[in-house]
Amino acid sequence: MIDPRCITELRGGEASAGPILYWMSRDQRVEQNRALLLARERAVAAGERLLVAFTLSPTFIGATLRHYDFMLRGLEETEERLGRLGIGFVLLEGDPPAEIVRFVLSSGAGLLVTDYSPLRISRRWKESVRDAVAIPFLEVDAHNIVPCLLASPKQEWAARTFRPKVNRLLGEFLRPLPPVEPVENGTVPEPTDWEAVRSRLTIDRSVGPVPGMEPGEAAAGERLRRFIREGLPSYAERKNDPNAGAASGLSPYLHFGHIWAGEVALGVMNSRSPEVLNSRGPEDPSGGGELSLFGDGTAQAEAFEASKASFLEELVVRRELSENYCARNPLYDSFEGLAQWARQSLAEHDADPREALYGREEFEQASTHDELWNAAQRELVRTGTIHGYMRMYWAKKILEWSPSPREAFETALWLNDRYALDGRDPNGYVGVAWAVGGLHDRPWFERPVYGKIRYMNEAGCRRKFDVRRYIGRQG
Ligand code: FO1
Repeated sequence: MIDPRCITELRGGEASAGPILYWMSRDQRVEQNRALLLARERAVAAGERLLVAFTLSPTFIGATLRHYDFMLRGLEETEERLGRLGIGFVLLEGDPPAEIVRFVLSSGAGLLVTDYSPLRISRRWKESVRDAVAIPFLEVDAHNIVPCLLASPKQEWAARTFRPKVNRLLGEFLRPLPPVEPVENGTVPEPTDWEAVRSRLTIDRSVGPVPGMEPGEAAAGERLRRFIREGLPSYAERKNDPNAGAASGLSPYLHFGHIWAGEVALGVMNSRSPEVLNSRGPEDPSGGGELSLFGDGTAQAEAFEASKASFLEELVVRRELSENYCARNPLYDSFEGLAQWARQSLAEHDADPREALYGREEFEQASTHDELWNAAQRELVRTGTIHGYMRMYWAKKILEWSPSPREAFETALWLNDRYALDGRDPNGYVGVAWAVGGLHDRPWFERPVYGKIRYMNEAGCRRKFDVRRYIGRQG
């Protein structure tokens, strides 16, 4: 029932006898998870137990307590949900590939299933596991709507070239997945001692959890419903206004896989403008589904449709385009990965005088000369995110005030991965590459420092939103 185009055989062959093991990594949830559904399907077909294991790495690309706290609390909920379904969850601590190989052997697993990620660390883990196990090893794209490796065989240049490839396949993959049914012969091991796990963490604890961000699958669903109710109706015109709080706030949940992008897309597509619902009222014979918003022709309904389209463009096309970049460009997290025209053009302006020069510390301390930029940095440190338009301004000014474009790229990435709750994600790598190196953008008219990279300034922000108010809100 899982479309085979979502599955990559990392190691083929016939499954041996023994439990089916889902090595959960990127998609840390139970519902709407293609990898878990495939593992369950195989377990039922083989009359074998189903086990889920998560390998907790002692460090992870600069992640701090902020990220591990969010992730571990989400995993605790996942363990509980799996237990209620009779599915055992095991947390393995240490070097992920070594730990999962050890567990494959000790559990006598007959088939290993894992979820897809385009990131180098994940590929490396899987390569070493593939070479160390003697059982079939399948990778399932449980993160994207259209499987990343199917959407395009090469690095796409822009949303314009990628959008038709995704849209052509969307209808086949944007479908609700069935709920996970309990397993009969389930034996659930002792629950994990999460306090003990936390005490063993050796990560950087100087960046603490984001207050008010409740992690996990249930909170993700709540956040989606709230966004549809409150943020979506005016998303199109307010998405660039960081004072409006119109952002979905879903990206940390998408990053840790607490919710599937497909569920978000379906929820948004099937939602109806509150105004239209009120005007029709409950006695409306159509009552649901096939209600066409344009039939009402009300202004609100059309604005609502525009908001849905605008949000889906971000969620589906832009997010899967980021995935495509990381999957098809091995240098996705370095300045060298940028297009020749961009690196060339920036190099021609290497010697241009900079209006100001800052190192990583001044940026991190939000102690530049620019109040607006400092406010964005404070927002990032305090809330683990920078909203929409400000995020682009934030990254572009790092380009403008760093000694070199390469240092700017590395500084922006380092700050993003250290403070953003959705750091270490394709969206983050692409966001920095777009701002500093014109990725998925076109050359603009040449200017000092930026060369042909798109320029942004405070005047542009003032045209979009109330800058004074934004600065005031960042404390
Ligand atoms: N995934 C894991 O399987 N093990 C980890 O210890 C782990 C830590 C972690 C910390 C921060 C973060 O942003 C993500 C983290 N992930 C971890 C999830 C990561 O997204 C997935 O491992 C993907 O496979 C990599 O893209």
